Amino acid sequence: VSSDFHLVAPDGMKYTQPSITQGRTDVVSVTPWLAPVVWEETFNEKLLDSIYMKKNISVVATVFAVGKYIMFLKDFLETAEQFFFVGFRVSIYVFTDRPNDVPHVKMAEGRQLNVLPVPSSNRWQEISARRMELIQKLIEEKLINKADYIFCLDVDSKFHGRWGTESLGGLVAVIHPGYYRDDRSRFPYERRPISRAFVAPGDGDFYYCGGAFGGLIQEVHQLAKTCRKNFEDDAKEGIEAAWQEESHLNRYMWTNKPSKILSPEYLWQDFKARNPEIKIIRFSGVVKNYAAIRPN
Ligand code: 5GW
Ligand code: MN
Repeated sequence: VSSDFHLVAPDGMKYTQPSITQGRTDVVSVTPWLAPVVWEETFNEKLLDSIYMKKNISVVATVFAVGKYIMFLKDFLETAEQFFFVGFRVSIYVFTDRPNDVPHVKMAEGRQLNVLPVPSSNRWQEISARRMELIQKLIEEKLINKADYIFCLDVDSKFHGRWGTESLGGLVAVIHPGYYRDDRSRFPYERRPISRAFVAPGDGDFYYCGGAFGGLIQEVHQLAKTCRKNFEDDAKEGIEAAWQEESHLNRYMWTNKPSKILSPEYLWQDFKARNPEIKIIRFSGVVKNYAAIRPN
């Protein structure tokens, strides 16, 4: 378990001189609170990999595959083997009500798959509500002081390109592909003040994805704990936020600014045409037949 900010140069590694005047001009690569926004061509992957290799980091990914969503798991796991933190210690935790249907995907050395049984549920609200709770408990019971970083990902998605050490940070959010060119007034935040996910007009930085977030174990623990509590306290009053835990996540990130932001390269949507600033799609949501996969 290592600190996030102490970066020690690899010994004797040669790499391209960084420029202080040339670089991408078609996108913004730093926020007003000076967090990097990660886009293709803004980082040196070999340099970053050797820095983090020396730190011997371990990375956890969580994914929920409840009910028919188990059908997405094979592609998710196989493509994670090809693109997600290749060469690093990786533990993937699959939460599922169908442990016997988890596909046998061969994991490389240093990588492991863990299956955690969860009860079946017909109500998405329950699955959604329990995601933050289960992440919180997993961290408390198995990860604190054992792993360094965690990413929580939607299963209905695949990797197509590198997702690696450039994505590491204290609190990491992904910009939602559907809204990143829009004015904040159009972001689908929860707009009713009675909800604990409320974001007032004129507030909000970016609209972040519920389908991918992460960071240091301790930071994500705080996020999961807070979002779970707000979600449950809302539920006790009969309130469900507009986009469930995505709304609570966005509310959390408004107050607790992410220290690293991942561009929409890190969660595209397969049905969307690629915009010119998207030079690579690293991870994307597959097109799904809602009627066939969702309960009732
Ligand atoms: C989702 C919507 C309605 C009813 C059930 C679900 C559902 C979600 C489910 O039956 N099983 C399940 O495992 N999930 C988990 O929640 C998956 O990891 C899924 O990727 C994640 C978020 O739900 P999505 O992917 O349907 O949401 P969108 O906003 O990406 O379409
Ligand atoms: Mn999804």
